[in-house]
Amino acid sequence: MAENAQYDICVMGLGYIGLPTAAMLSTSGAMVLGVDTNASVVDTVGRGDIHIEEPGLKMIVHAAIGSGRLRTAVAAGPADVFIIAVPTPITPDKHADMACVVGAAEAIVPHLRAGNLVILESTSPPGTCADLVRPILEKSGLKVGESLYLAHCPERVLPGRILAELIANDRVIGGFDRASAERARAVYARFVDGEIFLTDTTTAEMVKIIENTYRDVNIALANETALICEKLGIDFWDVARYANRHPRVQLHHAGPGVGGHCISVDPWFLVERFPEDTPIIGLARQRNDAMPAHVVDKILEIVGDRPNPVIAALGLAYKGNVDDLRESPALEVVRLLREKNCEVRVHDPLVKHAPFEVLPLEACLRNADCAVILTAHDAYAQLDPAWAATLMCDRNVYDTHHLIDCNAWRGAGFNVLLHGSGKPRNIVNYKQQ
Ligand code: SAJ
Repeated sequence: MAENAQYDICVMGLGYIGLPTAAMLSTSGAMVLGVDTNASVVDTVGRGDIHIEEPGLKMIVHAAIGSGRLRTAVAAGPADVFIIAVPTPITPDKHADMACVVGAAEAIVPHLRAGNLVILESTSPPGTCADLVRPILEKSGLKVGESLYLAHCPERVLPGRILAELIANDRVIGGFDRASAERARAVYARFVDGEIFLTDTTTAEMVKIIENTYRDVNIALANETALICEKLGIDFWDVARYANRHPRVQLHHAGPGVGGHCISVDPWFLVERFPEDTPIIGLARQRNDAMPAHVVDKILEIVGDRPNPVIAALGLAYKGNVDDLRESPALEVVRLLREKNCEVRVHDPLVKHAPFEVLPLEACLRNADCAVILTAHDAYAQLDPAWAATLMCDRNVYDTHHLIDCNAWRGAGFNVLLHGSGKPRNIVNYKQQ
């Protein structure tokens, strides 16, 4: 296709959401231009390869590029529909950083023509489409609601299951007006099997943020319950298992904190705009952010007054079976342990690029005083305690995710500490049989 070709859809941002969405759309028959400001991403995807780990993604990107229906570029081009799928991180002082959304919206302005539809997919504070995106688009001289269509269609896929969920999940589409919503529905109907609900842009923005806030607050409740259980000398996992037999209770998992670019970020979009109205949301954030420090306190209790203890940190990614480090509580645990003069050796079976050295498992465990499972990777559930025992200096294991078979590890001579349970229990009691 020529340089000034007309595309059906131009996707701004080839990350975790933009890339799979662009590939899905081209697989559905659309001519898609995938745009990223990072030239190396554009090159990689342009070769039919991928720059992020996600099951099945490489195959569909490869096929989409091979079919000629997905092209990549560092700059936007003319299209009927523009989808903005760029990051909306938070600044260190907990404000939504909308620079990428602004940059993407401005980049498409020169290409806008009457009848175009612009869809914002990026998770954004309520009011973004109306107050931030609309005025930028109207710099084109076109008016939203008259000659331009504008909609918000937040993604809700789970990293690790992105492709399946892109197809299966229900979608909520907020239109600036009914015509915008209907046009956006037609775009997603190309590949979405789930139900599509139409509403206004601010409602759709709020729906997305409250989904992740709901989860954050519930995880904070689980973490708080775990701290109480530790003090009571009982087991959070027993409490959760039995409480969840109630038909209307679904206690979440306690853990070392909340990571990822979504759940630990989005609630701040509400707190910053409505500080007076969000004490619960703000406190939940603080509770979850404080969990890595709690994990570190527990590790220091285990290793006692040993000088410069060697800690084997198992897992760096923000959650199990992904390679994503963004906002990972494991990173914070490692940082805090080093601050406390621990020698921390890190292993992760999936992470390839980390801010510090990632060792093979054997080198990580060798001569360690304590192994701590920080990420719920399947590989750690299968770890052989007898093998670990031959490598480690002292047999201590701390499981922050309830992943390992505690009895098997105790059987191999380990002192096992399970996050959310009372004192380290070496004696097998009736619950563990
Ligand atoms: N976590 C817990 N306890 C739990 C569940 C999760 O401590 O009971 C922790 C995880 O270990 C991880 C973090 O929370 O550190 C987030 O993991 P996650 O798997 O719950 O969610 P994400 O961030 O990978 O994806 C979420 C999803 N949102 C919801 O489930 C409401 C996904 O559907 C969204 O598309 C995504 O955020 C997003 O992009 O917003």
